[in-house]
Amino acid sequence: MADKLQPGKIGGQLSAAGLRFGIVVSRFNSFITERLLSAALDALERAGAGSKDVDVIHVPGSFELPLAAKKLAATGKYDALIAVGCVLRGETAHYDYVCSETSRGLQLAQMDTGIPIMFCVLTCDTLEQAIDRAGLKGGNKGFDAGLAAVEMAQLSRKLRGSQANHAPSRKPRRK
Ligand code: INI
Repeated sequence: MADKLQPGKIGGQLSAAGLRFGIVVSRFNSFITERLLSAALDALERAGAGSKDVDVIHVPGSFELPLAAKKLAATGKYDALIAVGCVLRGETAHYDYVCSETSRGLQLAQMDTGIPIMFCVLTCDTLEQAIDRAGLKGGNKGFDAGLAAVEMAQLSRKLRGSQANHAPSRKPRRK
């Protein structure tokens, strides 16, 4: 019988020491988003992040999160970002546009920049559903996003290292 395969494993530790984080927060539905923000900060602090290593930036609504996140990522100052928002369904199609463009924009921003951006945007039919996910029955999605940011920041550092080791050597560009 063949030996049991024991693959190498690459993972991100839950230690935030020495890492820098940016949190972009929507002011719209701030009753919810400030609770998500508090929990994200709690997770980062518990994982060992220091005050000087975390910046918080507010934007008007969720629709503005992608551009702010992309600009923050482009500064090169951060190991991971967290985008915090809450979109509540209304009577019109506005909800659908805000949800789809916010999620699409955040995904594009992280793919374009290579900086992990956590999607901590609640998309709920009712305020009750949002409250449940911002510290009540459903836990707090901000805390989950904080831990995910630490893990992805660590993983990105490791993968960046292995990318450098395996990348084919390129000739320097002519000026
Ligand atoms: N922004 C939100 O973050 N949540 C919402 O529920 C919401 N609703 O329902 O309208 C919302 N709208 C504002 C939007 O994100 C922009 O800030 C605005 O359209 C200006 O660009």
